Amino acid sequence: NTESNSSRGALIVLEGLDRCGKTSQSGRLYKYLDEQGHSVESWRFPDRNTGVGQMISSYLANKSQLDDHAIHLLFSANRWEKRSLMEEKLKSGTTLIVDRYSYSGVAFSSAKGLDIGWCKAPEIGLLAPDLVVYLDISPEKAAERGGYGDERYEQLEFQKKVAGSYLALRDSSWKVIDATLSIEDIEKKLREVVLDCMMTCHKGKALSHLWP
Ligand code: 2DT
Repeated sequence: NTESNSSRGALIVLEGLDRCGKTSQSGRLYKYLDEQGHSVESWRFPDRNTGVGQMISSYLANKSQLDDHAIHLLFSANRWEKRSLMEEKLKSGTTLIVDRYSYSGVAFSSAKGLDIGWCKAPEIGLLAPDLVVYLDISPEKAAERGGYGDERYEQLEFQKKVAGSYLALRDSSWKVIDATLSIEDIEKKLREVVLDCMMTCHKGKALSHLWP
């Protein structure tokens, strides 16, 4: 390998239903890796700070209506607008912990009934994660966790459909962690799979593209 990417960062994606604990686990993981002296950043999609992200945010808050296909493409565009920065960061050795990615895009839109192949198409060519961690919880258990917020998708019936879509998307490379374990146990399991993945990337695993 002649390129100097032998010490690149890892692209780590956390996925799961609303209220599975993704966001707090990504925060804890970030803090841990940072304290260990790793170069690491915490990202999330949708990134609501961009122009596209503001349109998404208004849609999620039910302040605007959009055709299901149109919002799907906006979510995808929101990843495309961050793609080059993502590649730059990874190549310069920064590990990215990303809260939701293309899998959320496909799972949520196909839960509305959109064709899964159509949903996957605009994601082709985005960077493929080195690790996808799925925090596994049943929609019923998730709903018991202090209730959902007011955003568009935060309803039990819809979350059940999303759970089904995630199940169809999962493959053997995903690491599934039981999201009903204690916060500390989840954190421990997460650290293990993440450190292992970072090591593989450090040793020279090449970056690849969706869909592998
Ligand atoms: P947060 O609650 O995590 O901010 O997510 N979603 C997300 C999609 O429908 N498509 C996507 O591509 C992504 C990344 C999941 C906001 C909601 O947006 C959904 C929940």
